[in-house]
Amino acid sequence: MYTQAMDTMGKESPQAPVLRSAEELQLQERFDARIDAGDFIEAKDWMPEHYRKTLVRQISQHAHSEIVGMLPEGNWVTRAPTLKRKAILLAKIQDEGGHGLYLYSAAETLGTSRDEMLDALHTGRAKYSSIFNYPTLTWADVGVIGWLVDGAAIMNQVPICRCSYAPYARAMVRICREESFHQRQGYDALLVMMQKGTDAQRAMVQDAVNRWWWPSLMMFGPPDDQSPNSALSMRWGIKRISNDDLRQKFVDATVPQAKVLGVELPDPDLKWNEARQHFDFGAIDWSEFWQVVGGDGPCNRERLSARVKAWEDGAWVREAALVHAAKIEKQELLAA
Ligand code: BYC
Repeated sequence: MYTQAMDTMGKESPQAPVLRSAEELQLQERFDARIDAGDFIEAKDWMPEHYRKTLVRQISQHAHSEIVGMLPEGNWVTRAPTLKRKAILLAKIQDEGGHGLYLYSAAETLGTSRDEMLDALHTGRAKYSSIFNYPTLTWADVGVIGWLVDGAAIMNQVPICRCSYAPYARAMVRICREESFHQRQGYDALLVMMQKGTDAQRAMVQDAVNRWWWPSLMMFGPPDDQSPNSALSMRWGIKRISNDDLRQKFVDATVPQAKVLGVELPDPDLKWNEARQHFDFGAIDWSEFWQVVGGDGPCNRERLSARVKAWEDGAWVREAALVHAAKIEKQELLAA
């Protein structure tokens, strides 16, 4: 804060920077005290610039993940095995579009426009969850996305319902309710295949679990000691539980579910540790994670080009909506 104020020395009156520093310091102290007290911060409240930027980064990445996350599943809408599964899948994908909209709206309250956020996605400057850069090769992948990917998402997102930034926290409450349905439908689809299916269907489920397990663990982000954003995000109550702790909670919750399902998790080092009261698990291949995050995963190019195409194909809709809004405004003015 002081450094910023000193940068303006000479450009403003001598008192101005000092006064602003004192004021900012006070605002900062008040903000810190509110965070310490567990208060929620609203859009119109004063906040440090870095807090604002961190939230825009995380919420917009989260929004992008929701809409890019529609693509791998969208691949299976026309090939769902029954009408019931098709209807469920369509509802889930539609929910994800809705989650994206809540989240873009929450990010917009921080003063960044939706066009700016989407431009960052389309030009490859913004990230979205690594998990959506993997292909959906069989119908079992749709079930496994529900069980593991939505399961990991819930584990990560429930604590965000208590995020210090109120518009994000409010959006997350509704999102989490829907994610819970998403996870259950995936588990249910897998359970039916495992318990009532053929050997080939069971093998298909196992193959999907083998391919999605490790990328699901990577969703929680790098290990705590390699997570540059964690310290401040935890300090500010944006993140409530660390990447590693959430990953551990996910593993602990998922192992018994795999047992009920009758699938093997593809990790020979996975075993209960009585002393820790947690499951130990094998080493994650972080080089794969960084490669995918860096844009070089199995489907990065396909996902991005699908989003850019959707944006370009939708240009006439945006144009028509603007013309219609202008027409209505003109009519209202004439009628007034
Ligand atoms: N993928 O310092 P760190 C869904 C980046 S959607 C890509 O730990 P942070 C669903 C990270 O951004 C699920 N990048 O970061 C939808 C950072 O880079 P930058 C999406 C990742 O932010 C449809 C760098 O690595 N959920 O559930 O403190 C269908 C260092 O990481 C990833 C959310 O977005 C990753 N997996 O923690 C089905 C939840 N992990 O930005 C399901 C909200 C890390 O500095 N987000 N990076 O360039 C979060 O909770 C946090 O942002 C993260 C990362 C835990 C993801």
